[in-house]
Amino acid sequence: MIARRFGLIDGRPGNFWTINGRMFPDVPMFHVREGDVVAMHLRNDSGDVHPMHLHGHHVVVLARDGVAASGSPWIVDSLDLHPGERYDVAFLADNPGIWSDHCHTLPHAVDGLVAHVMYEGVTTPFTIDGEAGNRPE
Ligand SMILES: [Cu+2]
Repeated sequence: MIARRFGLIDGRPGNFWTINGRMFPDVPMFHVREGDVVAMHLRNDSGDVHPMHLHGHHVVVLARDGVAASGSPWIVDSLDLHPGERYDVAFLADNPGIWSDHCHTLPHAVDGLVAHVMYEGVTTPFTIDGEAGNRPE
């Protein structure tokens, strides 16, 4: 569920975006195993639009606001969640890694709206911290 609450990011106070009540980097990883068919329920109670974008996969929409999708498969790279909307989506875990799942309105991502999907058995030497010295590829 996407919502908002008061909090601090890098010591900066604000009314930030949350995923299941938590702001990045305090959002638990979603754990998957290669070959899983992963179902996700998305709900936007935040009062703003969020184009949610899962890296490394395409997502099929199963239902919007409880109404099953029909016709041609609705396969998306990013999915606009309007205020109050609920989506049931699924993806095939066929691309091992640690992938960002975030709002593509990037100021929203900076302000907390980031989660990750992590495959079993995959690790990274990178850490989440401005002091970590990570370098973009
Ligand atoms: Cu957003």
